[in-house]
Amino acid sequence: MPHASAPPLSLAGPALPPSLPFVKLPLLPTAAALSLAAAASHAASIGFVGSVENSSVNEWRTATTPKPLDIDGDNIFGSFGAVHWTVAGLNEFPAASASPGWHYAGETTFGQYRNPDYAIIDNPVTPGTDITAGIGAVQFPGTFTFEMTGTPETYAGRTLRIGIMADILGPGEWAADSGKSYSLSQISGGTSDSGPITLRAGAPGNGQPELYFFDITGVNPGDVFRITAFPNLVGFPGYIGPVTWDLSSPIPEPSTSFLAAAAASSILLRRRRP
Ligand SMILES: [Ca+2]
Ligand SMILES: [Ca+2]
Repeated sequence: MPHASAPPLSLAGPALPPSLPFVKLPLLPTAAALSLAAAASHAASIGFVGSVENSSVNEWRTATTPKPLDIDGDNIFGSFGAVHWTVAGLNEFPAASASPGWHYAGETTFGQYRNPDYAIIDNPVTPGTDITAGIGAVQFPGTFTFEMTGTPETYAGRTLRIGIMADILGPGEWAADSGKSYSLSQISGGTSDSGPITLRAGAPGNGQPELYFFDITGVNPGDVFRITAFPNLVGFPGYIGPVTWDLSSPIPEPSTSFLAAAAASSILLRRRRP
């Protein structure tokens, strides 16, 4: 792998054999047709929320570690779904499934890796234990494409928050892991795009992983989104660490709020009368 001055990158070196139990089914035409029809009524909108860089990232599955950016409030990142490359896909379903979660629709990558000197994080499969973080979407750029599954009721009035982990490589690669950025874009059912979000203001890695959060509103089941991990200018590929999905509580329907307010005001009016 070409690079400027750093020692050989372990991204191209020995790696554990990929063992991710992803169900790689082709997208069903019906799913795309349904999502296009739904997009006519309301398209999804993507925005960057912010990032966190502290031990709550390593302890992403530990509920006793506070996580202000966890949109569902259970202090676990990835309550609605999670990827731990080479380890597990949580709440992963076939394309067009009615089960609430996500579907692996594709990846542009040299492979999925989890090397022994990578950052230590919670193991989502066996809570309370640790494991090295894994990486996917390793390319120039790398991409990870996924479809949201479930029913319209799954997403109605809710915000979907996606977290992408960065800075999980070994010490020998921190210096080269600079000038990176991520983007999140919709590729089926809409065209919203966050644009590139710079990681660590362009600084090298330091071994403390970060999570970068993006919100999507107006999600329809069958919508397909893509994370892009851009490479840097010194020949180091893009990559992504674990990915998390969390879903907010539903916002009350306007009609329900109006009726509740109307009922409350009518009670007040009655009380004011003698
Ligand atoms: Ca959560
Ligand atoms: Ca860091």
